Amino acid sequence: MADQKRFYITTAISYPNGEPHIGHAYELLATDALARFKRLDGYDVFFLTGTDEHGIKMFQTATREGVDPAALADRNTARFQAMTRALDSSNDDFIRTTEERHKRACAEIWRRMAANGDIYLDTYAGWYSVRDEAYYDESEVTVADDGTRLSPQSTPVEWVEEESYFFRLSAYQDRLLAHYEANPEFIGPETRRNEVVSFVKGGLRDLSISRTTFQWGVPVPDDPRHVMYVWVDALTNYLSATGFPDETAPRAPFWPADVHVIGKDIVRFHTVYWPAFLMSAGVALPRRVYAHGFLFNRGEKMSKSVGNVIDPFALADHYGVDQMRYFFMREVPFGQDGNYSHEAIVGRINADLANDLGNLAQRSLSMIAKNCGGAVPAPGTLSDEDRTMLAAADGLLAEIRPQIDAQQIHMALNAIWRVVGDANRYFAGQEPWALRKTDPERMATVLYVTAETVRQIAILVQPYMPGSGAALLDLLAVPENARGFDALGEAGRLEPGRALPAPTPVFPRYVEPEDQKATS
Ligand code: ME8
Repeated sequence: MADQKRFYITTAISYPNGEPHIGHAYELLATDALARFKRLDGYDVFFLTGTDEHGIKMFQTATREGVDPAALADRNTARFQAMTRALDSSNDDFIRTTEERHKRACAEIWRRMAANGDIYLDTYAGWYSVRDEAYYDESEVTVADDGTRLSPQSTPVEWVEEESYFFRLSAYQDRLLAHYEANPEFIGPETRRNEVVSFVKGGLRDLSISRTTFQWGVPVPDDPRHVMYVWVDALTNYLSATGFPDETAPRAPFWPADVHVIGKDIVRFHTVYWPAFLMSAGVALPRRVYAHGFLFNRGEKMSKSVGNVIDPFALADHYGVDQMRYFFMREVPFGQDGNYSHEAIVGRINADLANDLGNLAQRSLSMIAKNCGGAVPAPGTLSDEDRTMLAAADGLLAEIRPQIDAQQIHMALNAIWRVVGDANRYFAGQEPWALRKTDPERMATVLYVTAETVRQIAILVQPYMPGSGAALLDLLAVPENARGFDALGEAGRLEPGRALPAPTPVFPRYVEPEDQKATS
């Protein structure tokens, strides 16, 4: 499909110095929801995730554990890859920065920045935080009560003095500010954009971009005593995965990326360093960088009943993958920090999923099975209420699309659940069970309108709950090729007479393990 619109979306690449945690899972599943939305909306999507395997942090962790850094990376990267499967992520590729394709791209971007006159050799003397893999100015460093020096992120910093290559970041201040000004959508949310603009307005110093005191990195072209600073290496992953610098690579047309989804702690790297490197190398800039907030675990009960709940595998296993995905996307406004607790997750599972959507589907489909011969009923003349109900469902995509383009995932889910609420009120108000005897034709119309609304909701929830959306569509016997957004609205209306399978509940209630024991 030569004229199909392309969409390239990435997560940050995670440090595999430990097992994946809930923050990694959160970023992956939000990005997955955005990628799935675009695919369903007709785009040719490239969704990338991966691991950031070099740097001092990896090297030091490996040394502490008495293993090779490569072995540490292999072990934990396997867990990150397993997490993509456990969370039903639809990523099209998984990049590791130790791969040859990536080293080739790094060497090329370095050479281009050097050819542009932006790299010079000097001595670095200043503070470095291994935990953040970041350099800090003297003015940013504070002294704790015990004398430890801390970065603004409250991580310990150490004094570093060594020969280093520098990138002429100071030369890019005006060009960066002009870019933010001309492209207001480049950084989201707005608060992050304002922070970056004022940081850059405050002046930029040249950036140390190589190290000589350890070798676990990508070698600097023509000077193998140096390895590249891990962020030069890491950020380049987004280009490596498109086949850069090979312009004829199958994925080359995906660059520039449409959106880099990252956490709020790494905004500076993505919106100051990365665009400056790309400007220097003469490569187009990504269209948008969107920073989500941090997740915090609040609520002790969860750790008692589930064990180690910050383990995303345990969470998905305990509550269900789609339940976990729905919870995080609905509960936490995307872009803000959020909390999670056992009570909050159970509340969402039982109220939004089991009661609101699950019961709506189960009650209407059971009535169809019993009273309409197990096939989609034929609607009679539509009343105003019927038309209002269908119009609400038909109008959802137009409302949600701009929200998703602005990464407002929670808003899209709010809109869908508003229509779920409308459908429940419609169903209760029309009382199809009472019409069974008095006016079977009217009952058929009400059941048709309800099932058709469920069909559209099922199509629309697929980005967030791919398995459950598909299960609902199976219950409505919707063919595989009629599950995209082009089948929303009138285009894909349920066909009267189509035979339906026996309905089974898609969203079970969550029952506390202790109650389960009590009743069994
Ligand atoms: O920063 N809640 O890797 P990383 C939400 N390798 N998100 C969180 C989080 C939390 N509690 N903790 C971390 C790195 N994250 C670099 C990125 S990209 C070229 C290189 C997010 O493993 C974090 O903000 O420390 C980041 O976006 C991602 O998880 C990986 O973090």
